[in-house]
Order: sequence, then structure tokens, then C-alpha cells
Amino acid sequence: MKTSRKALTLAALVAALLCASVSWAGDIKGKVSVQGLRSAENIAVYVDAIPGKTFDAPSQHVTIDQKKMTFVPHVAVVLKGTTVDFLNSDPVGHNVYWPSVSGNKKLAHNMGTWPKGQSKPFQFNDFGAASLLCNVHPEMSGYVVVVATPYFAVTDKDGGFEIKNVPDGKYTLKTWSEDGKPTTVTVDVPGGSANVELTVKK
Ligand SMILES: [Cu+2]
Repeated sequence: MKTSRKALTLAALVAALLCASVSWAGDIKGKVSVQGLRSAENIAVYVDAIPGKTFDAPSQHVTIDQKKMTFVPHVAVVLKGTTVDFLNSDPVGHNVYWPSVSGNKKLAHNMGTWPKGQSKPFQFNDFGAASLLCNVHPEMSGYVVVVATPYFAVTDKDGGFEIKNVPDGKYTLKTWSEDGKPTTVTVDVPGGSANVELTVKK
């Protein structure tokens, strides 16, 4: 009798904990509209630095491929400290360099050139957008956007985005885009999904 009551209490406790943990986080879903920009695709949407909170550099690497003469993905958002593996999948030699990070030329870097099938890692420890270029093919361009939290997304063709598993709280949500102005809004994650509509202007 005693044991089964204990088991019941434990089961109730576990159930309560599970329910509670579900309500501790939510998703930020939304849509970005654009004014004066060609497309609402490839816009970075991210939770800005959270006061008093830091995040360890992730051990998992992110890969940016150079495939069919393009950087894939075109825009990669990463948490500060993330290592990006730059892969070359083309039968021609590609180069990767960035002349600045958010306009800061002191953070320029040249990765060199390497053949098909090989990759080179780089750890991004400075905030901002590194504008990726290839000095062999001037038409190639891409971006690595380095942010302070693991809560980020890149918009799809229609400007839609979803940031999953954001702990309940009030946050500053920002956008970065290739040719639009940055935008900032405050978002409240109430223990469920938050819906956000944003407009990025040229
Ligand atoms: Cu190239």
C-alpha cells in the first residue's frame, strides 16, 4: 500500500515537472515584410544579448558550402564562438575572405584557397556580419552573422521565420539584412508561442 502511494506521488511529481517544463519555453514565430527590398528572404532574426546571461560556444560546427559558384546557405546566423567549416564542393578552387565584419576592417580575414572536397574551419568570436567573398569569382557572396544568443532564424522566401525553444521572458528581437536597415522590437514569450510582425526598410 505504502509503496504504491509513493509511486503515485512520484508519478504526479514527474507529471507536474513535465507540464511545468513545457510552459517554461515557447516559440517566436513571425513574418518579415519588406519595403524597398527585393525580397523578404534571407533576413536574420535573432534575440539580442540577454542581460546577465552568457552562452558557451557550441561544440557543433556549422558548414557553409561553396557549391555551383554560390555560398550555401547565403546567410548563416551563428552564436558567438561557433566554428564554421567552409567546404568547397565545386570542381574549381574557391577562396573565402571577408573584407570586414559589420564595416570593421580590422576584422578582415582571408582563409586562402582550397580544392574540391576539402574544408577549412574558422571560429567566429566577434559580433557582427562578416561579408563573405571569393576572390576567384567576384559574383559570389554570403554572410555569417554572429549573435549573442542561440535564439535565431533566417527568413524563408515569404519572410516567415520560427525561433524554437525560447525560455519565457521579455526579449529584444533584432533583424539583420543584406541591404535593409536593422530593426528592433520587444517580444514577450509568455509560455507559448509569440507572434511577431516586422517590417524591414531599405
Ligand atoms: Cu569562388
